[in-house]
Amino acid sequence: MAEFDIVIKGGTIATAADIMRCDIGISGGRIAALGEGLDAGARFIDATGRLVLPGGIDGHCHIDQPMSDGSVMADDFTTGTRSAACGGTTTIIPFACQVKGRSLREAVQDYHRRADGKAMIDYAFHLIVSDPSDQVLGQELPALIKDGYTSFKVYMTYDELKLDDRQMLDVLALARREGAMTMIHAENTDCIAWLTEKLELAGRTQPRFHAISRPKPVEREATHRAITLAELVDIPVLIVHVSGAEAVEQIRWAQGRGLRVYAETCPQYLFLSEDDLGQEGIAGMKCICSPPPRDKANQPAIWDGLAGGVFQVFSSDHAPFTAGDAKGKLVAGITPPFRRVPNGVPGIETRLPLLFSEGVGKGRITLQNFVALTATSPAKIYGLHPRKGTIAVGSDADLAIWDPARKVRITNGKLHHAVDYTPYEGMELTGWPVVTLSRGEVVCEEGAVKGTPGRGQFLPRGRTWPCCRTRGLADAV
Ligand code: DUC
Ligand code: ZN
Ligand code: ZN
Repeated sequence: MAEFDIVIKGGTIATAADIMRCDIGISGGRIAALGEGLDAGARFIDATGRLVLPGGIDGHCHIDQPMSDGSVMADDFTTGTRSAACGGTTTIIPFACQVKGRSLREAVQDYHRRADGKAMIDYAFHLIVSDPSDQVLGQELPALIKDGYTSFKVYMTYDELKLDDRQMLDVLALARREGAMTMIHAENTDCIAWLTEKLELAGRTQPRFHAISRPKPVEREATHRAITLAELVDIPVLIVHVSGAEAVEQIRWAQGRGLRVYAETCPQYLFLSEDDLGQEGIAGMKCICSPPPRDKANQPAIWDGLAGGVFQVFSSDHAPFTAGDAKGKLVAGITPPFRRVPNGVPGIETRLPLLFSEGVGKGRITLQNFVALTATSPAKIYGLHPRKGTIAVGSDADLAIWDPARKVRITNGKLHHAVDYTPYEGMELTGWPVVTLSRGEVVCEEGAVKGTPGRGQFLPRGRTWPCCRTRGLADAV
């Protein structure tokens, strides 16, 4: 009998630390051996000339998330995970979102129903805490964290989600007590509301004014405030979807002072700009997301942050709204004010190829850095490591086999999401994931979906950071 279910032979393996030539023996869905000349396989995959990388972890994506504005996300767990898998991703962490005034546990149960029987790859849930009531802080959230939902997002803007500073301090203190990771959407809500009102009064409601209503200082101020609140409580935090050079500066400053501030950025801040948003009508609406894409001169600052270690996580912030029907971008009509256009761009499948081609391929980041940003660091920060995010004996055999020379022109027709556009239409990339394995099973091969809905498993997670009770102002209260 063969020792291994599958042997991946002859590839070049990269982890966040090393690049090496060796075979991978897989048994029972896990990596059982790494070595030269592994020959006892029931099946072989020839990876000669290819790179074998840990499957990506998309630590920030929105799938089948209920919306309050009447829009409906195009991707459910079947199409969202299928698209992720075909882009080399093997774990996703979307959001179970609390509705203000309602139970957080109820949101989690609803979200499980949405995922059950549908996912093709493994998944965990972040929580979104929009109403930190006594019941939520005293009972629901601690119990959910113990049950393995060990990270949550809080918003400093959006009326239906935002917390004020005092509420932020309350949830950060809870995260500290329970060992959870807090993700923060950092934009100053009053500045946005004030600017939006002035723009609307002046009739400036086209998509390009979306960016003008949320300029870089609005993000910079909120980022600094989030860092300050976290410092007061003495807790690590992760600032999500960082877009502007000025916010990057704040994070670099905080990290330089030894604060445990992690940061995430996304493809839209490297590859889209205010020029895309400046297009008339639906073309501009397709690129409305928050924070907005900045000017082109801002993009090198994001690359510098990726190369220089300011960012630990590169996620898609996939928000799947169609452009051609009234369920998505057009939910409020065909020429709505920017304020009423659902925020977000699709990108769960293009996240890794874009960063690989333009980052690794063009010498802006190393291959090991690519693996760290897209798999290993999110696995560590969100409590999935070492089961996920690396190539090591005992880890799940979640792997993406890349053809580093494959030339691909992105067109929406090649993608596997249920959205009717990609903001990256026409981009020419070099390098593409050609085979994706989830727990040792091929789920996508040469663009053909092989996984079955429902094979993906929910992943309860461990504590996300070593609890520290020994220093900081928080010890005084
Ligand atoms: N901004 C968010 O905060 N979430 C979804 C997408 C977006 O653009
Ligand atoms: Zn956000
Ligand atoms: Zn988001």
